[in-house]
This record gives sequence, structure tokens and C-alpha cells, in this order.
Amino acid sequence: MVVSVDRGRWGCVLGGDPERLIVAMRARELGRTPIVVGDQVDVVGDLSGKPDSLARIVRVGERRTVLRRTADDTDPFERVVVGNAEQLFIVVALADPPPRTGFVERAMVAAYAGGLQPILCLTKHDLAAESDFASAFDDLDLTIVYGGVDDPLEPVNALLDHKLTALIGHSGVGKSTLVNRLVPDADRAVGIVSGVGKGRHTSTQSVALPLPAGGWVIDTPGVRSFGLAHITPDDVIAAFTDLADAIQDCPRGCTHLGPPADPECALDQLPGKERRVEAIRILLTALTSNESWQRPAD
Ligand SMILES: Nc1nc2c(ncn2[C@@H]2O[C@H](COP(=O)(O)OP(=O)(O)OP(=O)(O)O)[C@@H](O)[C@H]2O)c(=O)[nH]1
Ligand SMILES: [Mg+2]
Ligand SMILES: [Zn+2]
Repeated sequence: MVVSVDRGRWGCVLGGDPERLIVAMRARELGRTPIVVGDQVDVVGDLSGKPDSLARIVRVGERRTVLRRTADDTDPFERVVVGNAEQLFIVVALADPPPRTGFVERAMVAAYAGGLQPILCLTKHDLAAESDFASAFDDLDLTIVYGGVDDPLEPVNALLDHKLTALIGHSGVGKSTLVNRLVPDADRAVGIVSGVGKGRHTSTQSVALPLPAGGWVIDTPGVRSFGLAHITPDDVIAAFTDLADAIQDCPRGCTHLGPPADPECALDQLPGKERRVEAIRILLTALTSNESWQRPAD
């Protein structure tokens, strides 16, 4: 598994064993194929892991899940952020910077479209009194966990246990701080990458770190915008198994937003699902409104 990427060098662990860390380059025949943290790769050559040894990545395994984003909503060039993660921790500070529902909605859309389970992780609990920020997601069955410096780690660890989890969020929300608490020897575990320090430094690269109890967390650099140009409304609905079948009955080109845009949307014919449909339509709206997501400072 790829655990780090840095200027044409990929850190990989053999057999998923954190102790068997090697550095590899991309074999010429792979061209510009993206290779990202979380990818399962085949490596050949010097697998000793000795200093200055360099292996070659000759194949990238098919991804079970994929977190993608584009620079903005009109950018056709999509980049793969993380491969094979089962969960996406959407890390949001309750203050400094102030939380935005639009960010969470867009990250949820990207998670559902890529096959990841989204979880809302709230930090800086110590800076903000109880907030009802999370209640906006009540009808979406979104798991919520507190991951601030004063919050106990057990609930976080219970969710991460033996899974591959990617953390994303704005710069400064506390992703690396949380990772450093979860993986006390994070620095040593990935000597070949910088960026994970004492939580004070802005991360510049994604890095996967092994959890003491099993499983991996992927710390990623703060994102400014999270373009969703590659995602369609149908991709999002497909993630909700209770609604996915219904849209077969929608007219062609239905965007599932309901009247007035989609007066014949089949989601409006589901008794008892009104609130859930409404909540999911808020996600669909996030697909086309990036501005609510971006911070003024960006
Ligand atoms: N008060 C308070 N400060 C926190 C908390 N979590 C993190 N911080 C502080 O917030 C700042 C940014 O934390 P980082 O962990 O570097 O943030 P990050 O999300 O990794 O940022 P990028 O790497 O730039 O994406 C640091 O000064 C941390 O000490 C928290 O729960 N409460
Ligand atoms: Mg960081
Ligand atoms: Zn529809």
C-alpha cells in the first residue's frame, strides 16, 4: 500500500506491514497514471528498504473506493486524492475557522460518489460552546464524533478500528493534531515525509499512518476548494439504497431537485420519505453551489 507521495517518490509498506517501508519510483510504462496514498501497488526491484534503496511500481491495483476532486466545479480535470479508503472523516472546527454546512455537504457528496462512508469529525470543541451545527445533518444518518484536543480518543478509535480512513478539511481545523494524538510516534513512522509535526505546521502531502490498534489514518493537506465537476446527481442518489431504485422512474435528464426544476421527479412519489428526500436535495444543491463552501479568506 502507498503511504506517502513526495516529488516522484512513493513510500510503500509491503504486505500492509508498517515496519516494512520501502521507497519506490513509478515504472516508465505506467506513464502518468496517478498513484495516490491508499493505492495497492505491485513493486519490483530493490525491496530491502535500506537507505537509498529504490523499488519500482509496475502496477496500480483497481481501486475499491476513490476520493476525487476537481479544482473547481467547472474544471474538467479531476484528481484522485486517496484510493481505497473505507471512510472519510470530514474534519470541521467548531470555531477558528467557523464551520460551514456547505463544506460538509460537498465532502459528503464526494464520499458517496466515491464509495466512502462519510463521518463528521468536529474539533476545537474547547473554543465553542455546544453548537447545533451538526443538527443540519440529522436526516442523513451522518455519524458524528468529536476529535478536538480535549475530547477523549476512545470514540474516535472505535470508528477507526481496522479501517482505512482519510481525513479531509480546511487548513487549520486540526487534522494533523488529531492524527498526532492517534499515532503518537507519527514522526518516526514516516521518516521519509515531512508535514506531520507537532500539529503546528501546514501539511503539504498526504500520508497514511498506522494506528496502534490496527487500521490506518490518512492525513491530507487542507483543501481550499472542493470541485465536484465530475459528479452527477445520479451518482449521489445511488449511494442512498432506499432511494436509488426510485429514480428509474424519473424523466430523462432529471436532476432530482423537485419542482420547479424537476416537476416529475420520482422522489416526490415516495410516501414517508419527504424529510429524507429534502435532506438529500440539499446535498444535490451543494453539487452546483461551490460558493457557500469557500471561505472568504480563500
Ligand atoms: N483550541 C484548539 N486548538 C486546536 C485543536 N485542534 C487543533 N488545534 C490547533 O489548530 C492549529 C492547526 O492545527 P493542525 O492540526 O495543524 O491543522 P490541519 O488541519 O492539519 O491543517 P493543514 O495541515 O494546514 O491542513 C494548531 O495550532 C493546533 O494546535 C482543538 O481541538 N482546540
Ligand atoms: Mg495538517
Ligand atoms: Zn428525479
